Amino acid sequence: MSEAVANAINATEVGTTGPLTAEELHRIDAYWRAANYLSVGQIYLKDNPLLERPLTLEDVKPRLLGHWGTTPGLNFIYAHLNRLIRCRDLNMMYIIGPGHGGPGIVANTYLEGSYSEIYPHIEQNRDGIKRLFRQFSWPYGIPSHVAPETPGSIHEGGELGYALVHAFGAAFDNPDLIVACVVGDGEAETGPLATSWHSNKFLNPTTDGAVLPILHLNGYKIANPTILARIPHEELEDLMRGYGYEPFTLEGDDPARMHQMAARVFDAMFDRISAIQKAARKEGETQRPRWPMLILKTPKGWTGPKFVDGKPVENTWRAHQVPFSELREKPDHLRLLEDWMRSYKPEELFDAHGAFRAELAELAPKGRRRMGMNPHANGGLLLKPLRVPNFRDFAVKIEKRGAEDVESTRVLGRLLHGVMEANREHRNFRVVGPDETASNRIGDVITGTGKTWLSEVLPVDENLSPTGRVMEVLSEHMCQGWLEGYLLTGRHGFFSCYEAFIHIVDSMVNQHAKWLKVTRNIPWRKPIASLNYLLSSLVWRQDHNGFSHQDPGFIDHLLNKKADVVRIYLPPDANTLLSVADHCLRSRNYINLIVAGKQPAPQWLTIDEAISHCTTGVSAWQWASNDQGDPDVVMACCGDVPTMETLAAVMLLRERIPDIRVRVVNVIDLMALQPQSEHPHGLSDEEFDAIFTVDKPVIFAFHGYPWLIHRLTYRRHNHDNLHVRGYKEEGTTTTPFDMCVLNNIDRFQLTLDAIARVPRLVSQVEATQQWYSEQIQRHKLYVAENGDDLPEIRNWRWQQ
Ligand SMILES: Cc1ncc(C[n+]2csc(CCOP(=O)(O)OP(=O)(O)O)c2C)c(N)n1
Ligand SMILES: [Mg+2]
Repeated sequence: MSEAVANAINATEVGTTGPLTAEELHRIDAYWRAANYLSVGQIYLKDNPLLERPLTLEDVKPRLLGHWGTTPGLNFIYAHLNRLIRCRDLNMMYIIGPGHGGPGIVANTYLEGSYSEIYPHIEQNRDGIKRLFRQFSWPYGIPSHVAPETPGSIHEGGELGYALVHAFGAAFDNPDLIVACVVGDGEAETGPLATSWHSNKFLNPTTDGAVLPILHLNGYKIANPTILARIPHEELEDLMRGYGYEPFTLEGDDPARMHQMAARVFDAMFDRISAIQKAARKEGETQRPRWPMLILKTPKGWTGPKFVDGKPVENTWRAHQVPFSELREKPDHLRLLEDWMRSYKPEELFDAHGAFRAELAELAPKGRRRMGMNPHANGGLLLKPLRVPNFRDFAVKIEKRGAEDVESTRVLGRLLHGVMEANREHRNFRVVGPDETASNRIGDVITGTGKTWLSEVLPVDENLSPTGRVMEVLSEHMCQGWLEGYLLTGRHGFFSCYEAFIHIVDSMVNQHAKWLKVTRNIPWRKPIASLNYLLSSLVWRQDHNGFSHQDPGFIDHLLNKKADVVRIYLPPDANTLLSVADHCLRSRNYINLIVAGKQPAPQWLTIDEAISHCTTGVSAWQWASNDQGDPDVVMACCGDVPTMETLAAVMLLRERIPDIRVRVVNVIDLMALQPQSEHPHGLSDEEFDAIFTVDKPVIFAFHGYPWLIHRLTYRRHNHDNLHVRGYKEEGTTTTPFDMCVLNNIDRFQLTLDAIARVPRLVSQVEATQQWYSEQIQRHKLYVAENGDDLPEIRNWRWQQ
């Protein structure tokens, strides 16, 4: 018999005998019925919560919102996981991919008592149930999906695809934790979910916890069948086996049989998990294990109405949301609802006061073993501060400004290595990246720890290790999802990525930003470590990759998020990068974006100057300025390449106009440009005016799309005088300086811009335009002929 068949347990093959006694079977079924009853009640009712009188239209909500179809399956699993937690004293979390099954998790956390403990007004009685029903999908009540408000969830379940990757992120470095994770069969069609199965190649059975994937094969999505439900079952099991799992199948629709079989299958799977962990932890087994996973095949909308208006509903896509509405128009629908809810026998489930009957309530685990109360699902409770070594020890010495080139990210890599070492004992810091850790030149972080790898290793490989703490996989989705799961369960991390490709996770970042925003107003959710990005391999230096790798738009994307969640830094050199990184690694509840180049580049600030520059976020660089408080022009810059071009333009300006008074301003914290009313980092108008003046031209060279600077500053006094140069989607495979020329952010252009905008230099403009054309022509010819930048550009150095 094949392993697949051996693991398949089919409703028709097994009777109702064992492992549950008749009493246990009755009680677990009652528990499930209670959860289903409370789920339907949340979707439909605002009054008469225990059906103590005949249902009337007044009891029904005016707007029927929610998702029924997935919920009975989720509730079924919850009841059985509770049994396992109690029998085996397990430390378990529950992540549901079909997060639209929110009413099920609310119902279960209510039944186990977590909900009332966190929200005391939702009492364990008739009034409490009424409030529980009313608040669901009600204006200013609770969302219909699992969300930060939901006890036990680390998962904003509205956007499908991230459940499994979150589950693995939670399990890493939590050897005692088991994360049960439901994957919707529709959700399984998404890109992120499809790749997430591979997370099992990164899970160490000794030092990490276990993930139990449960593929919820209810057959349908919103309006269509699912792919996985319509391929031969063997093919599906082969697929899972191909991903490296040992698939178990549980199929049926008869509740009594299903409870017996579920008890048996879950026991078998948890025996497997224990055996795998024991083999690795006690017997030194080093082979990558085949972890169990469950294919749970039950009808969508199980136990709900079978037919509505003559059409089949249970076990079809019609069960997805609210199986029937039009209660006001169609009197038989009211009856249908009452019959459906009474089929769960509420009078057997709740006592005369509406409290869940004690003999059923005791099926739930106790205290922190309840899945709604597992502290890992409120990671801030467990968060230990990250130990960050003194970043000054990693500083670049500045003998002469701009004299020596350094790869800034390489310096950061040394700091990250220090962080990794300092927290080795706590095992609470990981670095993720899509195969770019070395390419982004932070590779020093790998030294000593290695890169997580539990698959085959060949002699040619370097630094792969089952205990590695740097995680590389060519999936930005997995990097993002693992890190989110890791942070949400109370640990720290860092994500380095090519600038252009971070867009792949735009949508995931949206969801994480929403989570952080909402948790700000939930007192019981404790702050978690920030999500830190380093974007390198930047738009300006894609010498061999070209246009496909040129896109600085992630900054624009993040800027749409709530001001109290997002921070964006563009350090112009290594010392500022160190100071920014130190700040980000220690911070809480933010999304920190650091944009920094990896190519050898001039260094400007001593470490003390860097710290004070980072503290204000924007400052005039006195050493590069000669304005004596009254500039002709402000030359502003943000980003490493724009900073270099600006300083080169300042030298050209002085050559051409010896008495020109220039103020050089560098912006490292983009948010400082916004008004104070919009962002906590925003400069006051007085501070802004003191730096940018109220009436002098400002030539602003920006790393990203230029209109972003206008968006940030449009309310500032001197906005009409602000002229921004940045990336305007002119890219190709060309020399570094030619990229600047193509986008008009080069030193010649900035010089021309400055002279053209200073009123007293009007007589110089024509000659400067002529000069500009000559320089550009010279540059173009040289580049075309020699394939490299002019020597004076390549060898340029800052001179005081
Ligand atoms: C990324 C994403 N795309 C589309 C949707 C809209 N949507 C909500 S539920 C759903 C169907 C989900 O089907 P499945 O995963 O099988 O869940 P279940 O059957 O358990 O409800 C879709 C397409 C979404 N929430 N997220
Ligand atoms: Mg489905």
